[in-house]
Amino acid sequence: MSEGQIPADPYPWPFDGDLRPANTALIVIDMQTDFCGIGGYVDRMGYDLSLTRAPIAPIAAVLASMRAKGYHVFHTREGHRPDLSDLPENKRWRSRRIGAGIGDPGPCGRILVRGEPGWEIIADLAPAPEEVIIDKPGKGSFCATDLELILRLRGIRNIVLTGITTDVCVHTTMREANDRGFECLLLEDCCGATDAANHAHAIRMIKMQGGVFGTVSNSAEFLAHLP
Ligand code: C5J
Repeated sequence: MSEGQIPADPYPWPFDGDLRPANTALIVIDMQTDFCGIGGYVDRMGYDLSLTRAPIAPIAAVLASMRAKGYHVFHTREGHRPDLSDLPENKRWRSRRIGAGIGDPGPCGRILVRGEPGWEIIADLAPAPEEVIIDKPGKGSFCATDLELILRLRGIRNIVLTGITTDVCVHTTMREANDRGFECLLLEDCCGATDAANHAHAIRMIKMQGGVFGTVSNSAEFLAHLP
């Protein structure tokens, strides 16, 4: 491992040691009430909220350090237009089958609809005014968004992935980023899934083939070595 690299498994990150605030971004994925708050989408589906709330404190620590050191910060929000014109019929149908219909009213407003209370990023991780917010209708952060354009215009090559859920929106985004040539690091304690085993398996998948989508570290190692 060379100076300026983060200890990670299966390889220290980034691969070539070129880690600077100018070429590196933190992405905080979907830390919205709908995914980790009482009365939100995940709560309505009956999953254990402690799993998706576990990464809040580690993300806050990483966010504070990266802000202080001048790194780029992006946030994403999954959600749909109020007229649901960007909501695929099958996505709505599947959510309704399990009693958490996207677009339907719930305790936090219409589920996963832009502008509703449940769709907002939680206060603990509120974006700073200068940080980029990407609104996405799907699981991946690159599909139907301007994320790639903004990353390229800023000269960003390295991406630190955090947020929820590990096996869905975080994994999809990591795969999309990796295929586009970005150098990806996932911080495992800064992510959470609706099922503990799925979180563990999603982490394991990344480590196959020498780091098939990138590499994995944790917030303590990251904070101790971030230049
Ligand atoms: C899901 C997400 N799981 N943010 N969304 O539907 O992972």
